[in-house]
Amino acid sequence: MKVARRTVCRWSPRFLCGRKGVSEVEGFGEEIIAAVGTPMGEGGIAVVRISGRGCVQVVDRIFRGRRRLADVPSHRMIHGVVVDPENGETVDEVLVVRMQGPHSYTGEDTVEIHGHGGPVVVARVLDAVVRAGARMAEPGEFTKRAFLNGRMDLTQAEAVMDLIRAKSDAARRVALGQMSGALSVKVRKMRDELLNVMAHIEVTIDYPEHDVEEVTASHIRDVVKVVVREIDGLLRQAQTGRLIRDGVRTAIVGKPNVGKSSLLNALAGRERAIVTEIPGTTRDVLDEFIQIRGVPFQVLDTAGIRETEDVVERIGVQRSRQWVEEADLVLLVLDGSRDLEEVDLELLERTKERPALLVVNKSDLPRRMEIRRLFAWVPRERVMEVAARTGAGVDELARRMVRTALGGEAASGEPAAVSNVRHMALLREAREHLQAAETAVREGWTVDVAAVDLRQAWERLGQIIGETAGDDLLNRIFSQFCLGK
Ligand SMILES: Nc1nc2c(ncn2[C@@H]2O[C@H](COP(=O)(O)OP(=O)(O)OP(=O)(O)O)[C@@H](O)[C@H]2O)c(=O)[nH]1
Ligand SMILES: [Mg+2]
Repeated sequence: MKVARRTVCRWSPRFLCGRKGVSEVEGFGEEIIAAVGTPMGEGGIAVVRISGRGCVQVVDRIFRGRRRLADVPSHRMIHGVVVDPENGETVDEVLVVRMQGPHSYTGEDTVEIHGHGGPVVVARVLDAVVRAGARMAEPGEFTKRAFLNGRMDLTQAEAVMDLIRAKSDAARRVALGQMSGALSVKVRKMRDELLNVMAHIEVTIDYPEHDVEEVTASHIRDVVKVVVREIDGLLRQAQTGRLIRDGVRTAIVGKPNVGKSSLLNALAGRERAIVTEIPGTTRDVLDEFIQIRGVPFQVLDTAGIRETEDVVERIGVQRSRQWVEEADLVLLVLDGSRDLEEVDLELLERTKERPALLVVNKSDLPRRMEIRRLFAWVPRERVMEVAARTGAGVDELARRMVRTALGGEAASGEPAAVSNVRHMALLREAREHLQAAETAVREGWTVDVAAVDLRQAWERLGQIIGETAGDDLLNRIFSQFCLGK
């Protein structure tokens, strides 16, 4: 039996548990925050939300209705006006509702003022609220409070933002799944299993008899295997999740005049890009968001690739080449009415290792290109014939785009649990530590060596749900939120 030269790491599971109690968070819960929760601009209504202990009293300073807000039951809307706290002038006619903590989004006492949706009037209502004793909220501060009050964990809070930003129905489903805690449940279960085995190790260290050590070692191996398998399952779906969340970046590339811009227009269903018979029409990258079967695609039309003396065009060509490397999906457009040329061959070489479809365009014209030659670079099912000008074959192309980008998983109905790069990175790190623990045990080190890595894995998983997250991480996450959420 080998013995670690590393210092023995000891802890008690109790010490490891739990995030910082709310009461320990400095200054938290004392301030009343306010923000406009609806987008700025003209609309039917605008909502000002106010949260924090004492917010009902603050609103009562500026609200005039049949009753004081404090005397109205929770979650019941009442009608009245908001007045200027200094001169009593009416600012807006409103509906007001108070939600008594913990039955509110933040978990604190909350008030919503529903007023008329004009930028000036809503600014005046917010101003009245602030002068009555609230302060302006920071971006994401309502959700941050919901998190600190234990109303949701970090993955759920992040999912709120994903839901707001969802660009497609598939993205909405992924976000909603995460908001309901689908990922958290899995992460908690894995952490429980690790905590369990860590407690076993503790016992082993306290009573270092050989038998116990053996049993613990095999227990570690079993648990690691189960948790790694779970992580692998999550990571497998994660790539799909990310594409659904952020959109599949699809670059249309090819030499000049093959019909790239025409293809963008055909996919978008509108005249997004300028089309002319002059080679070199498109010089910069244009993009358009489209949805295909609920999956968002960010389709980029690029400058035709050729050698050129034109400075502007040359920069465009450089960008096109770069997109071949960076896109999630490449649509290489070829002109079927002409023979393959040097540039086509160069692009075929560049795209063959990438997720790509070869789009042989202008199928309405007599064909000159020998399509079979293309099968030397990609399998048959990656080659499509279309006529961007008439729209022939474009629907089938769209279907294949979904299949090629997502590997057929989009239609499976089961939304991916992981879509966030932060979560993916932590899962990978946790996995590495678990494997290190397994290696230590396999090589016959004492179990306390494995314990160090198990604890690291346990912490990484904790960071996903926010239980072992530091203040700077929280600030970074919540500052990306919109104001009033
Ligand atoms: N017959 C036929 N002509 C097409 C088709 N698609 C595009 N064209 C024509 O081909 C010419 C070039 O089309 P664009 O869409 O501007 O080509 P592009 O690849 O964007 O060209 P650059 O921006 O210069 O790189 C135009 O005259 C189009 O009308 C097609 O399916 N059939
Ligand atoms: Mg073009």
